[in-house]
Amino acid sequence: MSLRRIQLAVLALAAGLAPAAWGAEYTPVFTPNGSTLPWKLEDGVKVFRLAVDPCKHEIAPGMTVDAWCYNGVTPGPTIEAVEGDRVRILVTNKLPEGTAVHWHGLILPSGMDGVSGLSQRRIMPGETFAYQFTLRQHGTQMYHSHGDEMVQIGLGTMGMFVIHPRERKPKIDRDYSIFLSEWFVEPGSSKPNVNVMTDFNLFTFNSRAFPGTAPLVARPGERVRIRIGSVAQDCHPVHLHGHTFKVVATDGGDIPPSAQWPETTVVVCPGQTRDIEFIANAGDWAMHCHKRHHPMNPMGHDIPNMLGVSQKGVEKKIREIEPGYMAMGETGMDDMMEMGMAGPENTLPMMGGDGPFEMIGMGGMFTTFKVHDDMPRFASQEDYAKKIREPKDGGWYRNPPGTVAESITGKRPKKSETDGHGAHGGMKMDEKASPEAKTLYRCPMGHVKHQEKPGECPVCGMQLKPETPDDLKEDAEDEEEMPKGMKMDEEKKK
Ligand SMILES: [Cu+2]
Repeated sequence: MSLRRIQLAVLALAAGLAPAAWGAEYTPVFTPNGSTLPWKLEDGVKVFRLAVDPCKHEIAPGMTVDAWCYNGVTPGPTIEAVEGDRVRILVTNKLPEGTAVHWHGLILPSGMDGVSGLSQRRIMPGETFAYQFTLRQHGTQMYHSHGDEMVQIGLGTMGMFVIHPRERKPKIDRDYSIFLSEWFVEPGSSKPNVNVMTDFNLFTFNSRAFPGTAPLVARPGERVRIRIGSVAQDCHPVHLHGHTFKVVATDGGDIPPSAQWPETTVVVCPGQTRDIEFIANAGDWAMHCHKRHHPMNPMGHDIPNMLGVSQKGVEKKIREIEPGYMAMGETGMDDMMEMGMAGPENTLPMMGGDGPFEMIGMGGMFTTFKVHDDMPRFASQEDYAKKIREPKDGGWYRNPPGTVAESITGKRPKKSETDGHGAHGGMKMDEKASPEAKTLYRCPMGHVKHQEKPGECPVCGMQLKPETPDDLKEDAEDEEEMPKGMKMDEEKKK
């Protein structure tokens, strides 16, 4: 490497530029809810440090598990480098048993491949091993434990290894990485059961379940790449709403344009990565695994079919006899949000997170892709991770008037009536009607409430009407019925 390139790298580092590969610029990968592994240049080698260690990991607010992590996080920090780089990765074992790290999909000397017994002896507790090799390809690769895989991978020891090409055309504007994982955590416990091989009850994007998943964000017209990897047990068809995309690369390399075809769902199986690319369309879009129990949080395994059975209030009583019991809704699972069936301690409600219109009845492998004109650009992974953590971060899309699906039968029935919070820059959950007796206005359809000025509803265009004491009484009653999770949220905000 030339002195000039080293100087450039040093300058870039000093300037705090994230894509500080020497002689190569790239759009940094953002890992929702995750981190990027820092490196230091030593004698022309990029040196990374990983420690594999037991950790407490939050799946979503309200649920923490005892996981095994790299540098305290699962998935481990995303490693980023550039084709041609020489890298040294120092791995320290802080687990109570031996381990090894496999560099999945990388072309490297077999003695650096990290399979315990075959390519090296295990890294014993307290030891540090050095892996060193030159990156001879670009693409989305992974790293994961290759010692006692059932336990170690089952507890979270994996991460993404992204190798950027030295030059990329067309340039990517936003680049994201998502790791798929499955867990079985008995409701009420914090230890994932690593003996469960197929019947998991918790499915995660970057080891987080909705509503703990951070949104991916972009501006309309930007070129977005999403890299999805898995060392789980099952295949996951990940579906993105509102777009068609192309699978542009696998962990085997780039797919030539002539061999790409449009898709809306990409299946990612164990041991695979898939990169999808597309131009962002304005809106707030769902992205989730399409297996229908995967965007859901833990339910008891022997869940009785309670469709049609009234059970308000019985769940707690049954749990005195059967501790893991979690009820299924009476008129479907949506009931569970409304009845506030939160399950035992350290268990997520089966589904439900704050949305712009009402609760979003999802959990598990579910997140949002938010494409707004004013979406910020981020200087680094840290910047993104600081600003975008919760589903509501980045705000909600302001739907142009007349572009939101609408009831044509009039006022909503009482039971599912919501408080119309959040959307379109309107009311937020924590904004209560002013206690002073000044006239406030609301949409007759319930889209917005407690508006200070009369005018048109930004959603349906109807004239806002003055709020009556009866309206406020109804609001208070609705709040009574608000699910536990939301109330807790409310209290946190205060
Ligand atoms: Cu799935």
